[in-house]
Amino acid sequence: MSGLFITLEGPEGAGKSTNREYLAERLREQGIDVLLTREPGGTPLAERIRELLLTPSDEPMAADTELLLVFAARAQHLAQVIHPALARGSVVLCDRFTDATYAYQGGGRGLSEARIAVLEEFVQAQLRPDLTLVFDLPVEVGLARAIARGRLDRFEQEAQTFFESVRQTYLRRASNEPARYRILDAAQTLTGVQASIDQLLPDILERCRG
Ligand code: Z5A
Repeated sequence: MSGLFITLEGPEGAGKSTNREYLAERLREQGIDVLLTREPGGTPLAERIRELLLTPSDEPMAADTELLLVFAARAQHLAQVIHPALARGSVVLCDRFTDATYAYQGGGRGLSEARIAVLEEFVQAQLRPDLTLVFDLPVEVGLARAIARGRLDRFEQEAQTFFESVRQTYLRRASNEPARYRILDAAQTLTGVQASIDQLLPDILERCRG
């Protein structure tokens, strides 16, 4: 076994957290050591940065501040959790990673990809996810799920055009690098999404054992 880094991405309410648990269970059934984590967050310090990022505030957050906070949290998460877990040979299932930065700070806020790439290189060096599952669904379906769940965070208060841009950024990145990404239809029933995950399992298990 060697470590494998799998990220789950998608717009709001896509079901990443729900399906991350499902995938973890399927892998554990096969005797695989799985670490579940999330971004922004994953360590106590990075979770404090998450609070700064998600809590609505009267003071508008500059887009560059947001970008730097996201990467500050990521640096801590990599050092404390992700690198050690991969070194132990675990499968890391991470709810969002740097694709979210390209989608939200790039697509949503309009920061240039080049600027994000500089920080990606600085914080991650060569590390990229081995596999990224994009849970794709129409913006209005995801937002309706988020609204049904309760109070909206700082990102969820953005306009629909912001989320359209987020979604299109994910889809564009996936089509530019098909070997790394798998797109799942997240608008179907949960049973349907889980059946799609089941179809991916042989490939994922092969990568785990690779
Ligand atoms: N962010 C960023 O800007 N830049 C970055 O680099 C990173 C993140 C890493 C926090 O992420 C925010 O950080 C995020 C982007 C920004 N924006 N926001 N907000 P987050 O992952 O914690 O936040 P989120 O995407 O809003 O999480 P979420 O709404 O919890 O989505 P989810 O994890 O994809 O969904 P879920 O919790 O599994 O499901 C949501 C609800 O839908 C829940 O009630 C489920 O029971 C229900 N659900 C799930 N699947 C289905 C299906 N198939 N049918 C019906 N209902 C379903």
